[in-house]
Amino acid sequence: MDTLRVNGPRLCQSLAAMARFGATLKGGVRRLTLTGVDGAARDQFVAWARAAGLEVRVDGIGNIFCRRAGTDPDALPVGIGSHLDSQPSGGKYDGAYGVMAGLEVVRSLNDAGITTRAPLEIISWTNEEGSRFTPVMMGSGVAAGVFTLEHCLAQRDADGATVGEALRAIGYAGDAPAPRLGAYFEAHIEQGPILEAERKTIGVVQGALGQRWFDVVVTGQDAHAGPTPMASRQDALIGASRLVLEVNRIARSHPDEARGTVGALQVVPNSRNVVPGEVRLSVDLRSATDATLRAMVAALTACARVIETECRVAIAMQEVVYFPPSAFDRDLVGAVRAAAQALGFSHRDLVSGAGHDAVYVARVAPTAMIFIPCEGGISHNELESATPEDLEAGCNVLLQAALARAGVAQTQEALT
Ligand code: HGY
Ligand code: MN
Ligand code: MN
Repeated sequence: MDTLRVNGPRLCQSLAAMARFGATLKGGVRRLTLTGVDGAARDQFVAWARAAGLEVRVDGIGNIFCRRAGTDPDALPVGIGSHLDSQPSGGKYDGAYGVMAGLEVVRSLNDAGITTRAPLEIISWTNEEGSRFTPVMMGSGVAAGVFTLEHCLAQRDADGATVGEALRAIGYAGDAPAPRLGAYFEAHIEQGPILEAERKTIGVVQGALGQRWFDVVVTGQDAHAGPTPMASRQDALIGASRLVLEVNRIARSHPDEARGTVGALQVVPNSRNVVPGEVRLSVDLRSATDATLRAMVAALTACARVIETECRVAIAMQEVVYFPPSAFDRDLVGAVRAAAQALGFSHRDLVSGAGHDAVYVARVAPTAMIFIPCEGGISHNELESATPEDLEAGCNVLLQAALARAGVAQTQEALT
């Protein structure tokens, strides 16, 4: 089996075809979770999975499981997957690569007439991005028991639509149970600059940064931009602006790969001649240690109190996402490293700055990830790009690592 290889051109064709769902003029994708575009992409994935002989099931949060039988029906399946939803101005590889690579693994095993001992499950998780609906990594979080199905189905987007309504609208309100997994692999672009800068083909992912997300509302008072003296204003945007700068300062002041981002901000009433009375903003804090996450939250909270006094505003911070730094399974990480070495690919260990479905799956099954470089380390950006050679290399590592775990039971030759 060591000589088995995936069909790189076919993988790239599938990625190009999937990128047409929500394609943007700049070459990226806008495929927000549970929109019609996401539904069409899901339908395409399901059609390909069925064409590859897989048994497709959908669970209550819309996760799609595509099973390839093994010779041992009692063996826990080896999962391979990622997500098909994207950021509003996302790239064509974030998530889609891991799902298409899983499909390519199956297609390659089919071509070679190989049956694994353990079944395989090719998985597309719902709402990994957390952009339209929070929490992030929602589908894998429900499957891993981190969130209740009821809580997630009730989450609303900015227009007030619930997850449950959106699932029904695209026909993915399923009822199948999520299968228990014996192992899980996820192939993904690094979404950062390390592999490209060091000219390494494969990232052997040790784990992922912890994250704490907040929804923040700064409340002041709407007032006329003309007659209202500067000294008497309760300008919510001034308060929010100071908070944005503080998020950046705090993250820069910490080691442990600390990150601090304000990515979303809404000004109310957002009129040029009204002093803003309300600003809503997002805060995304990350670190390799829980202690640093706690310290950053404490520093931000203390700063908010000072801003409230000095700007005469109120600041409410609601935590909407928390997960600690995570480590993947040593044996499975070892299988990824061994596959990269056996295939002769340059590789290095690294920690993921991004969250992934693998982070939650790791709570219920041995889990590992395989990274490949992306151009300029750019992601969550329509310019996101990866080379066909790296896409194929990562998929070959995925194939070999998954086979090492699932075991090869039968080959075409053995049957003839
Ligand atoms: O935010 C993240 O790390 C991931 O892209 N959802
Ligand atoms: Mn992703
Ligand atoms: Mn992403």
